[in-house]
Amino acid sequence: MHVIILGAPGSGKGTQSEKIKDKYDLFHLSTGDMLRAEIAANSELGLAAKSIMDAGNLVSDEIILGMVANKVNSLNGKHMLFDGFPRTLAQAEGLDKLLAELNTRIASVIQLDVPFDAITARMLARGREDDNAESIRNRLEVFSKQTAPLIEYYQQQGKLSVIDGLGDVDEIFARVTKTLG
Ligand code: B4P
Repeated sequence: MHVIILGAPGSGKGTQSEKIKDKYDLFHLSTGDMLRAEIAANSELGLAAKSIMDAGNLVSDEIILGMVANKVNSLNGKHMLFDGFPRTLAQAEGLDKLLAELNTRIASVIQLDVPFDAITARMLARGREDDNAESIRNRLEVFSKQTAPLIEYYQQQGKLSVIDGLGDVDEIFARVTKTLG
């Protein structure tokens, strides 16, 4: 089963993904982690991505889809957990196409639902380089405009489960496992 974890920035996708991948033996594919690794390695891609990420904007669909396709093609059919990807309709359509070429598809999409005020508090407490008030405000706006339409996209495919993302990390994980089975 391939699973997508969807939610606003700071909704806890990365936190829940660590637990989900262990329980279901999935490869954790986080585009945020991949981009941060490129920045740490001072690669050309990392240099291009850093200022975009610091401002809270999205890296281009072309770059992201290329990066994901390379990784997916190297995994020899291992089941995947997509975290922070897709973030736009173009990315979602690109992923469907990529998986169809491999004769496979997404089984479930988990949406972590957390109110924006709780998200802002979490991210300010985390204090990552891109977690300042202005970038957070922009990331939430980008989410509402570019990523929220994916909720309907996956709803129409009959794959979406909305999970309350407020509460204790283990409590939220129990809600996720109840849904994934
Ligand atoms: P991401 O790395 O995807 O990061 P995120 O959305 O900020 O975080 P996440 O939802 O994983 O939250 P976390 O568990 O860490 O993206 C960073 C940037 O990369 C983007 O802004 C964009 O520029 C770029 N990017 C990535 N993917 C892209 C794509 N596909 N296309 C284009 N650009 C892309 O949790 C947040 C905090 O909350 C943590 O401190 C955590 O400890 C805390 N927390 C978690 N669960 C909690 C709970 N239950 N209660 C209280 N606190 C909790």
